[in-house]
Amino acid sequence: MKIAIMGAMREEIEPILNTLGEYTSEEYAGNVFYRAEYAGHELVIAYSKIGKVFSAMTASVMLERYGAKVLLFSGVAGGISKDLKIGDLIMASKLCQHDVDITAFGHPDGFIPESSVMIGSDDDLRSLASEIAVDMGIDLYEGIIATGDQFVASSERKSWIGKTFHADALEMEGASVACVCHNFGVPFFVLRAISDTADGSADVDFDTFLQSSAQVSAKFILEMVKRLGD
Ligand code: 3QA
Repeated sequence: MKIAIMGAMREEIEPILNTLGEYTSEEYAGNVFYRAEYAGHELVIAYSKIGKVFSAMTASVMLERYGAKVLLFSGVAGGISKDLKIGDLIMASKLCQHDVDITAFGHPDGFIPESSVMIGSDDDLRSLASEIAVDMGIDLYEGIIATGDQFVASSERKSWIGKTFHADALEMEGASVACVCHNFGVPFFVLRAISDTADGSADVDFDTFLQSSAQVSAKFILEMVKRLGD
């Protein structure tokens, strides 16, 4: 099967490319798309650059130009839930855009007309991930991920997002990728390892834990690729 693996930052896909070792690359629309074969699958791998716009564009290219039939996102996130410690893995049950605000017209936070506040990820991919987590003996959390074009480094903003959307983690790309995949009818999965807790120390923690947490997520994603059917 043709599988897309994407991250936002170089650090999020580097562990995957390093494990594969052999790949080709092609420049398109301002990104580099890496292609490789792994576990009987054709992979297309890219990092989009940070935020909703770049990630939506990259996801669209992976589906439309490269014909990916499933998309797996790997990366890091800021933790909201007290249960989530740095290095823990969370898979998105559903995702929302915490920075969408047309509440002036009486709509709820995060709502866009003709769309919905939440977009759910693929049930089968989540079941597969749960099985793998059991087999590997690691804790895999499942919860709502909130996305916005902001690096959140404030307890106030973080708790507003947590309360408003019942979100467990936040980042800057998941919901936009979800939106693209949902509208193209392609199953997707968003996995994030916690790099910081989106509060006053988020900037320092992020710099400290970006690489190690990105590695945790990447390793799990490659395990999923191994276990995906044709
Ligand atoms: C942050 C990255 C972006 O792609 C979203 C990490 C982890 N902690 C977060 C937080 N708030 C929002 N998102 C996150 N990713 C980009 S800013 C740092 C850039 O440094 C998830 C994420 N608290 C570049 C070097 O100058």
